[in-house]
Amino acid sequence: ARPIRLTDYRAPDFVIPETRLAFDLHPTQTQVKATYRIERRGAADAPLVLLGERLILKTLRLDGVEVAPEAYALTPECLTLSGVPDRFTLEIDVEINPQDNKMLEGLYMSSGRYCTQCEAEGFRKIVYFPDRPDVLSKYTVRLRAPKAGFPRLLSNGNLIDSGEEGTFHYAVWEDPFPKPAYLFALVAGELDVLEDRFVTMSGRTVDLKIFVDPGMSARAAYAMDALKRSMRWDEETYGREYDLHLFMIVAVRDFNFGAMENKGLNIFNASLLLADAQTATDLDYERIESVVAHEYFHNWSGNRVTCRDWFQLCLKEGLTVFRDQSFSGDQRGHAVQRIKDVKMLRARQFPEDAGPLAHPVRPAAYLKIDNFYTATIYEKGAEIVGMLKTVVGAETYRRALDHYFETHDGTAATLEDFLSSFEAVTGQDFSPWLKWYVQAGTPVLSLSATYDGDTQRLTLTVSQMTPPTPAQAHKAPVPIPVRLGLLSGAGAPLSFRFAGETVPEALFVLTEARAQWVLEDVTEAPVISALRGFSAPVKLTLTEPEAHRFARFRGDPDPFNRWEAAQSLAKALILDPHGAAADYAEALRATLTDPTLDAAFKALMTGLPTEMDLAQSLTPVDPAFIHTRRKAFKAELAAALKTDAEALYAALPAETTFSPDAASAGRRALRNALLDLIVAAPDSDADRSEATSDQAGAQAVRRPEGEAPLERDAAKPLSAKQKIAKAHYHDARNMTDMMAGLSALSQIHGAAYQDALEDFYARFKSEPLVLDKWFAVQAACPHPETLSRVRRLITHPDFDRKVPNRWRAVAQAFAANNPAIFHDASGEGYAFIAEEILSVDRFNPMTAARLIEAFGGFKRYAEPHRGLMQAVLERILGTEGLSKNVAELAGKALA
Ligand code: HT7
Ligand code: ZN
Repeated sequence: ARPIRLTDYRAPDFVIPETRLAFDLHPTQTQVKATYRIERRGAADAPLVLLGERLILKTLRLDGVEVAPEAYALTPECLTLSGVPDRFTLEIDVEINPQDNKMLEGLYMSSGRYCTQCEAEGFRKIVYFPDRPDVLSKYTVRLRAPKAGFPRLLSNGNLIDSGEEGTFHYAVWEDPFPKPAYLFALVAGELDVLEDRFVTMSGRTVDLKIFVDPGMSARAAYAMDALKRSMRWDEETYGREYDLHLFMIVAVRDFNFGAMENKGLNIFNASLLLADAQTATDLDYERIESVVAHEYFHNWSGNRVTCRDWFQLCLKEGLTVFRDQSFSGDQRGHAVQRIKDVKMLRARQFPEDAGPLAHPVRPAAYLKIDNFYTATIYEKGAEIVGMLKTVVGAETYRRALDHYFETHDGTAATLEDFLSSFEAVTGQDFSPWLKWYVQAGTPVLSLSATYDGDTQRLTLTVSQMTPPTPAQAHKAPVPIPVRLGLLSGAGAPLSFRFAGETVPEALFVLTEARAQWVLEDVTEAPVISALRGFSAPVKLTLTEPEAHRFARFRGDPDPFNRWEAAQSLAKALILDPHGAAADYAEALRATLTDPTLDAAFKALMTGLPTEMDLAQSLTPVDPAFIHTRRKAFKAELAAALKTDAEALYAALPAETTFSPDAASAGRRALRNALLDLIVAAPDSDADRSEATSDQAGAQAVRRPEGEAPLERDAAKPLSAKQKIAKAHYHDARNMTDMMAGLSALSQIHGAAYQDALEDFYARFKSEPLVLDKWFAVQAACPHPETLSRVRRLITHPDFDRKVPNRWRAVAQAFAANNPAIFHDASGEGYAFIAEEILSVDRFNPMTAARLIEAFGGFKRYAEPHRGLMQAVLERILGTEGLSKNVAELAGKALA
């Protein structure tokens, strides 16, 4: 297949100011009638090319006259009409089959309801259209369906007409805002609704409606609350007001992604919308809040100002992620939010940037744009916006964004347009920032310092280097903002003089490959605290004594760098086969007992780098070494902190009433982090002797039919930590604590774990979202038995590959969250995931392709992993009938 290239962009030859669609909804034979008012904008002889896939063309009329088959050309991907006038009306009738559509793009059925997903290229699976984001049209949509079974008929904009036709009924929707086809949506079916209202800053009342499965409307209350907070926040922070009289959200079970910002009719994966204490964890609440905000914020960053072409995807996604991260920071605390965002960036985007799937935030070419909804486009794109805000300051940033929204409202814009708004309000040249968008790879920022006690001068020598990435051997320097402060040897903040002022911290921007920064009045040889708040998405190298990192761990006033110091120390100690935990335990004890720190921050400080984090710092990667070393270090740390952790845990009793607010969630996070530490400690001698003499307390193992026995664990009595984890699980009054208990039991494994799994299944077997967690926790269990367990899980009657949430709960959880077992030296984990990718690729290529990422970094791994992963990728690529999506990513991974 031929790649689509940014350099091939040409403005459309035709525009379609008006689109009328009429849907006669039927599970297997939906009739779609489109009427377009079309105007020529390009060359007089340019043909009209409309894109369409999997459509049955019924009739085609131009200005009311049927077009004869010889007057148009039809291929499986487009419909071309030559010799058309400069202005005309085109009517097209097609038939589609929503029930058979398991790709979940275009019009499909989920739990007996009709719904759509058009971004990026799904509209062409509904009807022939110039399906590209720079063709904006005003839509009027008529939906018709049987009254029975489809009482709700929803589309974008405002309802302007409705009525009955015998056993059928219809609704007509009009969206006054011209939009690209990817923002079109319809939903039809039986749905309950939760309603509310919002009065905008100019006094307009907006009706808010969240549609959910019958009986579930109470679970939409948190999403509704998050929506209202998002609407107010966007007014207060960006001056952006909602523009229709109605805003609707619909939750569906079958969805390839998280959610979709269709104009006035957002469609959500139910897992990111429905929550109550009994079924959702704090992490679910946090995600719901951020995704509701994200999709709402798209109303301006994406919908009112859209993208000229899909190469500009990060124009809407990077900006909107930055906006939702800022919102979450305002709601939940900026320090904790920043740490979580950086953890995510490092876990997902840094490996992408370091491997064969690396691509610029604005890619130059693609085969399937669906493959580019990546951490690079989203998260690195957000980091660039954050850096721009850091360098211009909050007020100027707001002026630049006002300029951007006002200048490009109602148009399809580019990244150059975005940067020119910064130029317009500052009068400065922002073209160097374009390099961040066009260059892949994570820059390495190196810093070294020399201190002259006589002159009290600190000279910092900084340099940057971005490693080569596929198709980009040489890189130019990028602007790197570096927030920097100093600490004394005792760990106290140390001010200094820079640019004529005495300051506690300064912002430097490295624009060249190398520079020197001189800090005056530095009264002692300092500890350097660089890149505070993670002011740029780079890898910092700074050669310094371990004591400096401990000083930052104990007292950096910048919470991000405090956490960062702890993480980098833990990484070094874990990867050193002789690394000991004693000093680290001391510093962590001081953190945990510091009354000035909040619980959510302490919870983050308690967490060690993940095995995936550690894999990024070791070449070649040896997954078994990482697993064993991390476990040993954690056990040593847990043993050193046993008394403190147990006392702190006991002092934080489980709350009897649940509130999802950030402070309560922080307390739960800390209690659950302590539990995780407690169960990591080796059993004490006392525990062991009690366990052997306490045979009467042994738990009987009930095994589900067909399950292999839990080998040696079966007859063992519970250890002290198993008892704690078991009590944590059984006493839990909310899903957060319950999952923490279950996950702690999964770490220990054994009979209590199996019992808890059975109990969990019995309680939640009719709750699909909770059952996804049950599948995921088992797939992520780091016990060797998981290799056979995942194979059993896919034969479970509740397993269904056609439901992406359920499939990801097994396949993704195993491949992404269980490195020790996925990378088992037998290669069985790789084989399992390869089979799953190929099975799902037959009907849902977009979802299947996402899992190729699991093999992306194979060249960095030690043998036998490297060879085994390569063989699996080759097998995938050699499979007949492979989708373009999987072929593109598997091909790149192998290149
Ligand atoms: N803009 C939305 C992207 C999206 C999507 C992309 C490809 C295939 C399916 C999809 N569903 C939603 C989501 C967002 O970033 O807001
Ligand atoms: Zn988005």
